[in-house]
Amino acid sequence: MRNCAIQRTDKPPDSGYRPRTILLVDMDGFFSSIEMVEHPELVGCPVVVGADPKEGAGRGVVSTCSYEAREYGVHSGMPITKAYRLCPDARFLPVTMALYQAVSARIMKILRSYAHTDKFQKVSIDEAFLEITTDDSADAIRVAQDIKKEVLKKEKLTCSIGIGPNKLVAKIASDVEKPDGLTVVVHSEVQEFLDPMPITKIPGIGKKTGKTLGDIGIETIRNLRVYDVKKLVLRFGKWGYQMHDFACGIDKREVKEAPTVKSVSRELTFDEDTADPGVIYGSIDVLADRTHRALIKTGYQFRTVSVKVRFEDFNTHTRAKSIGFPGSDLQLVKNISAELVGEFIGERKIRLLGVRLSNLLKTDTRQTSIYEFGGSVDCE
Ligand code: TTP
Ligand code: MG
Repeated sequence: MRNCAIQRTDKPPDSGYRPRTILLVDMDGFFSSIEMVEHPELVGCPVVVGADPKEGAGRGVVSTCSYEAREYGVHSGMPITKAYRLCPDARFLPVTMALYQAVSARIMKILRSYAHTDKFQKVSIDEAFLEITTDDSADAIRVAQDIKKEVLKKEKLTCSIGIGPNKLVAKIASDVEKPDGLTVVVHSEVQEFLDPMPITKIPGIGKKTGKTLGDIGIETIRNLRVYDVKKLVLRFGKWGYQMHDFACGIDKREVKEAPTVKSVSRELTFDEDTADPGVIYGSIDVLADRTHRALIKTGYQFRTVSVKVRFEDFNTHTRAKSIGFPGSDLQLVKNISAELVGEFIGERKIRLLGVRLSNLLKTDTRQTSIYEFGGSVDCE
């Protein structure tokens, strides 16, 4: 734990800069930790929550796993068969979403009580930003310690907290000392903290943008910060400004309640238009997986799956299918997506594919958008 003093080196008032103290609280190994509370005999064991591994013949992915299982190389999103190969002795448990949602709702209530007025934002099922009024680091640390104590006492769960002068820094700081971490980054230390980090720590820079930037020699946040912003804008448009600001530790986003999520979607454009059924079915499978992953993190369930197809002549079609009850089953998303895309497989080449989950069931009184940049969560 770093207990450093928040030394304010505020910019002049006319610069539009306002110092803030923001906390990002992220639960540790959320689904698996809840399972360990439910089944105390599992404490200290590798626990994997996700699809049934069926002794190595299962389909689907790991939702999350305990830190003991992470030592074997298991992680979220990994095919369950691979997790089984890496750690056959782990306890494999199915996702019991209703339980996790109930725990999440109770934790969010605790967290909200520490925020200044409405300065609270649930980001996903196990993660929230809150802004507090103090500008004294000792106070901020005390608040974070109280939050950790209360959550542990009431739910028997640990969390990691990042404290920073903005959302970007708080979020990155929350990940530094996981699990059960508490990391404070003061305003005057932001650059030193961010500079050595890989650029993929910046929200919105995933593997793909990371590779594009890597190809022009930008590997670290420092590399991005010193890069000519005009060139970034030429390559990425407005997002170029935004990523450069982030690299400089500038993030003016407010902590505020996110609007209700209406749908979650993912799309991909082929490098080369294709009519190859193998490529199309393979891609729709990947998209179904990504869209489902985004859905699970929001804590919603879906009733409708839609597929979007854009042909080489830019003619665009969508097809949708609804199920009679709200669901969160990955295989169902994959099966329906494959069924819907089947109609479009033929002579004509396809340029773009998309999968959308909509008619979402709100199972919690507060809702969330998980991707503020680079994602596609449609809100009311
Ligand atoms: P995370 O906070 O990303 O992961 P975590 O809480 O399990 O572990 P960490 O200690 O690293 O924070 O996600 C919260 C929950 O969301 C996680 O417990 C399970 C679910 N989830 C999925 O179902 N699929 C995914 O790919 C991810 C990343 C999370
Ligand atoms: Mg977490």
